[in-house]
Amino acid sequence: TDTERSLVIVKPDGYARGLTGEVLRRIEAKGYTLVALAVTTPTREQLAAHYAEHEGKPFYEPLVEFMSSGAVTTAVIEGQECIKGFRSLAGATNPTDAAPGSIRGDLGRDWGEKVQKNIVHGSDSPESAAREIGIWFPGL
Ligand code: DAT
Ligand code: MG
Repeated sequence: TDTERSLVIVKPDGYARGLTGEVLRRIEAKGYTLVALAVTTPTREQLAAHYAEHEGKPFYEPLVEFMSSGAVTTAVIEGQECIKGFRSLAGATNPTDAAPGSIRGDLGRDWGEKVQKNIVHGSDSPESAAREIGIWFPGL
């Protein structure tokens, strides 16, 4: 019961630092299943759809710029309450605040007023997950 799917992105900082395997290792160690996996360089169109809720905020443009700056790994994961569970694995948005043991707490370091390079994205609700999976894996 409560089996969910979530959309995970290893962002350009995480990809460039070679942390894709480490993120996927933590997802699998937790017991979540990989349903889909890809390496891609996001288009501005995909990012505008993905980050629609943040349009107009001061960090929006730098965020889209950062996210389109290089390759990322996108994944659909599945498991019991994996939406909340992956966000727990990811940790707080600001890597400085993120708890040790979390992906951002253990591995994140780069942050600033304009954009937070915090290694991973994870969907924040079932509605977001369905919308985001449609953007990155339209066939799924
Ligand atoms: P999360 O990625 O934890 O779901 P979010 O959805 O609020 O956080 O924001 C999306 C991304 O935008 C986040 O990962 C990093 C960036 N961001 C958010 N708030 C920010 C802020 N106050 N300053 C700079 N970047 C920010
Ligand atoms: Mg978010």
